[in-house]
Amino acid sequence: MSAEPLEIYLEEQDLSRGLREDVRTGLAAAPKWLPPKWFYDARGSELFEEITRLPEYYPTRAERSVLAERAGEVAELTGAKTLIELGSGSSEKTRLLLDAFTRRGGLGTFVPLDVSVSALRRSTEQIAADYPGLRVRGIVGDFTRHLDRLPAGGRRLVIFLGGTIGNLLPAERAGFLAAMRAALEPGDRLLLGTDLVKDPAVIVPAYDDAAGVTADFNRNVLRVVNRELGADFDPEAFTHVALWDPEQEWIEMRLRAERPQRVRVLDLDVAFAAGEELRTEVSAKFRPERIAAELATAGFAADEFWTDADGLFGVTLARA
Ligand code: AVJ
Repeated sequence: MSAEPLEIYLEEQDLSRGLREDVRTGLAAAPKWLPPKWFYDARGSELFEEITRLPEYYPTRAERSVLAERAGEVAELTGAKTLIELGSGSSEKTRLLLDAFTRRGGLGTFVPLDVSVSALRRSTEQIAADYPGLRVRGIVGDFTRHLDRLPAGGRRLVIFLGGTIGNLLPAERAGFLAAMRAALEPGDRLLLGTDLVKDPAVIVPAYDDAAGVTADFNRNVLRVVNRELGADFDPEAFTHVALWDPEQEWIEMRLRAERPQRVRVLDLDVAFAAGEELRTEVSAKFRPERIAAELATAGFAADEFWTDADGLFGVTLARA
């Protein structure tokens, strides 16, 4: 079966309006910040794929090993008819689950949701070609805004992998989980991937690799703002910084202006002092107790919690 036409809830103009709003708010703030969702244009998505293959970047490999080991259990325990993937990107690890559901039988529909039309086109076509008989309905949307558009009914499993939930700040995360629970029916399931708290000597290099791919990924947000909003950032004038915050238990990526800068963007004239930093990403790491507690607050019961053999990454199966 070929993939169905994409359902589009997010148009180009919504995206560029969102970027304008975020730039206005974030660059006027002290300290300055931009949300991480703007990394992922075509080049940013490719750089992220490259990051996932770096020796220092353990989360993708660790999560893949959990899924490889547990996919059969997920299929058995959930008996899902519909698999919905939030922030699906290339859906590469999802194939482990699709394979398990194919062996078990009963899965009828796969619904990947992503902001990127290009990533969705590619992944929906490939998955439709590789899983004959599976209905593939891609949704162009933002998982923080379009949870009410998910297809209803029929024992659903929502998967949110990669540790992307760690990009949300605590209040946003609580809002997201509550909205997720509201979008589900009792008995529907959520499979959630979370990077775990560990020695910062392991975490920091994952966000500051020797080959400089993460630095390039980080600077990509400046290229996106330049292209989309006609700004004049000089990406090379900013240094990549990865910093572990032991209180919040999250890693931050920042871009540090090495010398004083003035940037024109929209109708703003933004000044950076020498050494001033722009926060571009928070990636929270979790303790198992906190995952279960936050899920419970949102109205989920955490039924299963699995990690890889090294205890680097956690995958929780929760029930609405
Ligand atoms: C895609 C959000 C899970 O936070 O580890 C990789 C993004 N940032 N290297 C993460 C990212 C820097 C990644 N997530």
